[in-house]
Amino acid sequence: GHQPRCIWLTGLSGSGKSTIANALEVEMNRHGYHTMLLDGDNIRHGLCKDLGMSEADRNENIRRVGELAKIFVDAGLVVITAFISPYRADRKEARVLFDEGDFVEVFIDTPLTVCEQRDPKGLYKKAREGKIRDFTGIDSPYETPMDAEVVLKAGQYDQHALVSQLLKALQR
Ligand code: GGZ
Repeated sequence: GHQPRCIWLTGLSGSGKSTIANALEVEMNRHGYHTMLLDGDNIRHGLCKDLGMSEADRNENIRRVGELAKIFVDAGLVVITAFISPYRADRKEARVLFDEGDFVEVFIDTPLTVCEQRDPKGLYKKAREGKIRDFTGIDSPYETPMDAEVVLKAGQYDQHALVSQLLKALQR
């Protein structure tokens, strides 16, 4: 249906969250949904520009994203979020803001080795060289989801197949 809800993507840097989120938004708009995509580009440069990558700052980043998503869902939008959101407790804190069924956690399950091979921004290389500290998967944790509604094996399938898998899962 067209019910407002939050589709919460979580996964490592380079896992494909942004690509999948953007493609999902295009598809949902084609089907008449009003959407709001929240990602680092529109959040970390503004609302959260006071925050870095420490555990406490990531906690606060995700807390603000969750609250913002809730506001937009209450306004009738389908919200798609694309943040690493590495901590289970933070994802849970976002989840409980919503009515049952209105929060769909989507684990973009791409192996670290694949993300590191892709390394689209050269960040893994910098992290390995010690030029970036607290990098997720290297010297900062990623807590694998245990209660995700959808798991996408994003290292194995192409983007088109992943988006249609996701759309199918969302129709259930
Ligand atoms: C992880 C980092 C870091 C560190 C900068 N660790 O692949 P990207 O580049 O475009 O997405 C990553 C983004 C992570 O921001 P999030 O707001 O999604 O993180 S969190 O949910 O944990 O708050 C990456 C870049 O910022 N980046 N430094 N140390 N990713």
